[in-house]
Amino acid sequence: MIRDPQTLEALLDAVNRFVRERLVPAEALVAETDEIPDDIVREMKELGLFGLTVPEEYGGLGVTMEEEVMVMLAMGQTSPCFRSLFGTTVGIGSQGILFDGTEAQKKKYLPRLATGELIASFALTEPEAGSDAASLRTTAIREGDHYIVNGTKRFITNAPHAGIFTLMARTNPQDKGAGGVSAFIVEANTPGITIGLKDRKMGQRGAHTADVIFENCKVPVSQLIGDREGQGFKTAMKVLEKGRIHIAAICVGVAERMQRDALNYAIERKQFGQPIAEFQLVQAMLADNQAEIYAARCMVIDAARQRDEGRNVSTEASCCKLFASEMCGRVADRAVQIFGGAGYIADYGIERFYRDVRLFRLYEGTTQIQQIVIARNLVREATR
Ligand code: COS
Repeated sequence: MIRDPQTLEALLDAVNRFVRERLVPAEALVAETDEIPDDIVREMKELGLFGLTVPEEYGGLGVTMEEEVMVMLAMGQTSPCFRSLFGTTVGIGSQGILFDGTEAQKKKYLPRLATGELIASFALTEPEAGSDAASLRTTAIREGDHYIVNGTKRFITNAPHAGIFTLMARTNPQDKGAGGVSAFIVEANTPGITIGLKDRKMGQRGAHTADVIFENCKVPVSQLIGDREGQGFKTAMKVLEKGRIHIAAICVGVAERMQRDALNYAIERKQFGQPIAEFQLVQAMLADNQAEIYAARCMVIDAARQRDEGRNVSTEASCCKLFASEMCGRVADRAVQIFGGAGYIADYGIERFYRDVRLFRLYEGTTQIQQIVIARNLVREATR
């Protein structure tokens, strides 16, 4: 749903200009230094990117899912590390508060998230609990007016920058499944929290992940999301479901960027006395890229519209994440192939995208998890 086409167009114009004039020229520097320059972060805040999904009443832009997708398609036209900086705040880091938080929790945190003053991270994954998220071992045991949190969270995006964590922890150790899990808002400066060293990753330099270690960390009971124990796994699933459409949109955007780079290269590069774009075997790769990008783009917009209409999009969100992330991997591979030897050389930039996009098939639910969600939904609906 697009609420006001003119307002959205103005926002997209601003984002497109920011991407073109500020982010694309900074890509190589960020990849080299592993840091996003402060002035770029400041401009992201000024553009309102940190408050995209925060409702207007709490100081954000309150975009619909379709509008969010449009912004992510635009943000995808550059290195995905830039999206990552505000993406966890507008996505998985803050949405648990929005979906299931109390009014007091929303009032306390959402306005500060919307301005970018606070960065939010999502702390679900653990060393022994990734795809099997319900088996998480971090405990939060109530003692008086606090919970005592112990455990380790792994690969937590933006952990080194986070002001708050949406933390999933087991409040009922007797219940080893999803029902024993609760969600909390934990302030990063709470004593008992240690952030590990930044992970050394395959790609997406400039976006940082790390372990978050909780040792007898005292979290006030007021930080329990929704004031209800045992709801944390469901909160996490709802957050991830929406996040899958968001990530799929980024996959489409990045694939479009790689396709544009590959097309330009194919037109400029001459072999056998003519541009390689004239060769049908190169054209086949460009055409396959285009068809798949178009398919994924249509899927993502359709799923976003259905979600805005209030429909259950569990299956559609997983279809989008599965197809768009796999599509993006295929497009990256063909783009490198079109670049030929240059595709393997860092100066041309395409090998960086090839490494960056590998993450899309892994995080926020692997391709295999999306397959499981889709198939389970199908069987459940057919046997109901
Ligand atoms: N929205 C709301 N509730 C949901 C939900 C959703 N999308 N998906 C599941 N739930 C609810 C279920 O309805 C169930 O509630 P009841 O017990 O009241 O029926 C509860 O959550 C448990 O669900 P389920 O039984 O399906 O849990 P499983 O342990 O079988 O796990 C998968 C399901 C595998 C799908 C889940 O663990 C998952 O998504 N794993 C991947 C996690 C992930 O993406 N990790 C990436 C790192 S985080 S960036």
